[in-house]
Amino acid sequence: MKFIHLGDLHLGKNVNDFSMIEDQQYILDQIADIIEAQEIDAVLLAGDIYDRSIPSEEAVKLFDGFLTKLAAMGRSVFAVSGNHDSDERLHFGSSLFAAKNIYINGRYDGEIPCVTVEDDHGPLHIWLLPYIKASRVGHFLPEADTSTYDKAFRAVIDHADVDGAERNLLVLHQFVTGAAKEPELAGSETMVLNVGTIDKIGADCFDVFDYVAMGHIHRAQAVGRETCRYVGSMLKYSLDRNELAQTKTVPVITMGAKGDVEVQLIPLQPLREIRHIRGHLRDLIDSATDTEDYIYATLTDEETQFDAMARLQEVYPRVMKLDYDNAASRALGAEGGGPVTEGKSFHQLIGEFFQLYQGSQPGEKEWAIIEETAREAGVIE
Ligand SMILES: [Mn+2]
Repeated sequence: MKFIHLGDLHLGKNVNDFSMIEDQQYILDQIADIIEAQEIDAVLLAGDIYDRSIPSEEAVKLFDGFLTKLAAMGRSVFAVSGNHDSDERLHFGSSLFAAKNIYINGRYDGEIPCVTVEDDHGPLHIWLLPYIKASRVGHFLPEADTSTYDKAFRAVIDHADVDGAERNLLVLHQFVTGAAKEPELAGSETMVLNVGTIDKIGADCFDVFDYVAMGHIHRAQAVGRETCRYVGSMLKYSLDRNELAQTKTVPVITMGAKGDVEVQLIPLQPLREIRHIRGHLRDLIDSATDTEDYIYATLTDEETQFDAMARLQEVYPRVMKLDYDNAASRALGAEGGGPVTEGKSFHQLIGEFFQLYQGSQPGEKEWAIIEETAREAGVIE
């Protein structure tokens, strides 16, 4: 059987105030084409389908259209909720959808639902574990040691009583780490990471599964072994420089007889790239290419450029962010975020800020407005 592993769709997401809905529609159409061309039997959807627990109408329409298309193509879907999804809302209609081979498990109730499919190599069990907090595990499994995430999840998996002699596949949305290193983030995950954290699970917890289709980390990567993978987000959702340098992919998994699992990564081609460009404003404007792309521009001009954003937007209508890399910005950076404010008065700080971005101190009228606002906000007396 052939699967495609998707996750972290974040339908309805805005990146720096730009709606990604058109880009998401485009990439889902492309994924549907891949499913057709690669003769994929089933889609694994590892959570964060929506960006918000109450998704926008556009986002719901998009997902509805995608599911309808897959059902019309005769493909099965195996989906779980992520931390961004509302478990109840995602669970809605799931028993009806199952009649169309669309299996959605939005909420954990102490058991991991399992759907068994058959092919030439016999039964294949597909386990659907939605996002859960370790604290919820004890509620359903009172005997379990839930003092750490790792222990709680071992209890959840043990409780499922998976038969390791048969073929098993797990779809989940959690923070899973390898023995040697932590997964690399893409910068758009919006999760709370505690340093030296306990809210992560060792990848060996899932050793009994032939393939582990994971969501949560937005950078595509294998964890511990090739067949335990984060799919990564299908589009770039952050302006993190490393993230912008990546090409997004989707894994296609071919499962043969027990132990025979092949993973192939297929690159995705977005409607518009998110690009980081750098240089003097004049040069960036003069040498503009692929102007429909989303742009993060770093200006290297030593002087603050008048109306830089508006001027850049004339050639690149989708500028997401603009910053400077020059002597002034480096001096500010070198001092660090905290100490730069240390021992300075409100007026000194505002004055320096204006000096940096505008090249001069605020005028009398500007000071009056700033002071009034600061007073209202309780920043100054
Ligand atoms: Mn996510």
